[in-house]
Amino acid sequence: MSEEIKLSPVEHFKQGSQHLRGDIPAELVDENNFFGKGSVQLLKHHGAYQQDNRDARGQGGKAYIFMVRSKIPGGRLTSEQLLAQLDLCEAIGNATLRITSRQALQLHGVLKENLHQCIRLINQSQLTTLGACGDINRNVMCCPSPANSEVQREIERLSDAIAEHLAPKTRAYHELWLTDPASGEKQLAGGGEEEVEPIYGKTYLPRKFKIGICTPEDNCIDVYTHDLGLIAIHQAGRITGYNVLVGGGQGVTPVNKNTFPALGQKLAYATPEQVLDVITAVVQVQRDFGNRANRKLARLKYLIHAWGLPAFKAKVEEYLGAPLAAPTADDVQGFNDHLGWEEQGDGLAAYGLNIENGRLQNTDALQLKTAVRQICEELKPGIRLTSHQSILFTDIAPENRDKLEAVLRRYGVTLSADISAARRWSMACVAWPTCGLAIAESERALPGMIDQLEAELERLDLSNERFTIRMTGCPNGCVRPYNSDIGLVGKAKDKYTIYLGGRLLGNRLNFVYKDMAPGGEVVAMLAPLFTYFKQQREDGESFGDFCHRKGKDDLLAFAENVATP
Ligand code: SRM
Ligand code: SF4
Repeated sequence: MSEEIKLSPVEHFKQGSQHLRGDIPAELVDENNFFGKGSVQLLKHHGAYQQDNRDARGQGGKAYIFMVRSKIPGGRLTSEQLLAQLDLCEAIGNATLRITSRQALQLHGVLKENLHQCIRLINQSQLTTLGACGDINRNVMCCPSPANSEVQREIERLSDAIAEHLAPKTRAYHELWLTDPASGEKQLAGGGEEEVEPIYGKTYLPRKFKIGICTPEDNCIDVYTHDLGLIAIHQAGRITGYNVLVGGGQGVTPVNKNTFPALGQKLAYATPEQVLDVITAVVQVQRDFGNRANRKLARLKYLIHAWGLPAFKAKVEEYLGAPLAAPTADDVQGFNDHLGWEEQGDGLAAYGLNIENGRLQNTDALQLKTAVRQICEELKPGIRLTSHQSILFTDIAPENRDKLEAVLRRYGVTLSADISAARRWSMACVAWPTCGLAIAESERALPGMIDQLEAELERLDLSNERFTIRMTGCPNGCVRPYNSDIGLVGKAKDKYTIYLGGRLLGNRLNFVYKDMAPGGEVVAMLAPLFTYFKQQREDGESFGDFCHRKGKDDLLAFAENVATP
């Protein structure tokens, strides 16, 4: 008999929900502008988060709004689909569209009365929000390279296959969002007992689960940060197999000392024929043994930490019904952000445009949203979203290259070639005003810090240095700050923990350099380290590698000396 455990409240909500229905049907049509506790948890599996406008707090009651996330494997979509989301953000959102750090799209500021229409229209454009959030497999990331190669096509096909294979099979999504309540269609059917989730079962996974695929040459999807990462090994233009990494994850809860960021560990080598079964076995082991009592310790990385990799591997083999082959020595060697012009190899080209912190919006100075809209309407390119919250326009004919650049210039958009390396390689999470977990500013704070940093780097003649700066408004790690060259993690209001020593390649965690750094002093604290870097870097050494080599104490001592000469 299994040991009695006290399940977390979310487990009870899932258990009693009849496959993700719960009270959503009734609450969707009630007069409130918000959902109750249980529905809030279940709604995530449908791709919707209940939030409130934190800028408006204290003005009498909470201003409830919803974030709606579309799940887009590998970030691949069409111009028409992007235009549909831009239309939606203007009609029923907050007039901005957010590209996420997992190659997906988010609408913010949707009112409850518009939620049904919103999800329905997203589905009409052949995208889905099902499983974009919640305790299931999230958006499958895949290198968005526009290269017209068989290897690229194969990893794209695999990302689609995984997304399809691990999508929830409940009919609740269709019943709730894809029928028209006004037409009298049977909307709120309720889950019959015969409905089954073949992979997840009734209570889905203990926690979110993330998968990403890369090639050794290009780790732009940060393969070491996923619950399950795949490095596609190829020879002579064909994929021969995958190195399977498990147990990566970034989220930390500082008050819980048992939580930590972790890099994925190499579990096995899987052939293309085997790989979906291996993924299924890993997911099922996490389903059956992941922690369902404490959500802070429920990610796969904690199960692997508790058991050790050999015991975990043995259990996966048991579920798979076959031994796993040892991983090969193949590993990641490069990282391409895909910005600027890139030849596809078929006579066409792709243009990667940096979208600062993924926010597609118009301001007085910059009509970014209008420029993207116009490119989609006039040139109808393919669209790929990158894991750095940016966008690629693909399949551009040679005669349209100038046109594309002209549209960008017309609306004040800086071309990728003219953006500083510091800004180009930076990311910030959403944080204020929509994220309920934010404790410090992020998306609204980083651009100003980069302005200051650009000036420092220019003074030191280091403007072309490539290093990642990733900022989050809390320790949850939504833009993967714990393996970046510089991580800035919100710890309290306007206070950040500064992490140093990660690297572009993503296969090394960084260390805490300073805690509780006031936002206004972060760049001043980093400036002496760039001076030191300039003086003592080794040939070709990156900023992250330099910080890693010197270590915290040495860096602090140098900075201290500069401050008190
Ligand atoms: Fe995240 C929760 C935004 C990628 C780790 N994340 C949240 C929520 C939903 C806040 C909430 O639970 O109430 C944020 C919504 C903010 C808003 O207003 O939109 C949020 N996460 C994001 C996005 C939009 C950040 C961005 O600026 O791009 C990313 C959406 C990705 C997507 O399309 O699916 C996003 N989140 C990530 C990543 C990076 C990744 O997946 O590559 C991580 C770290 C990797 C990982 O999972 O370990 C991440 N988000 C978290 C966590 C911590 C999980 C943990 O294991 O501790 C939370 C909090 C939670 O789950 O309890 C969280
Ligand atoms: Fe919100 Fe924290 Fe994620 Fe930023 S890192 S989006 S503040 S949960």
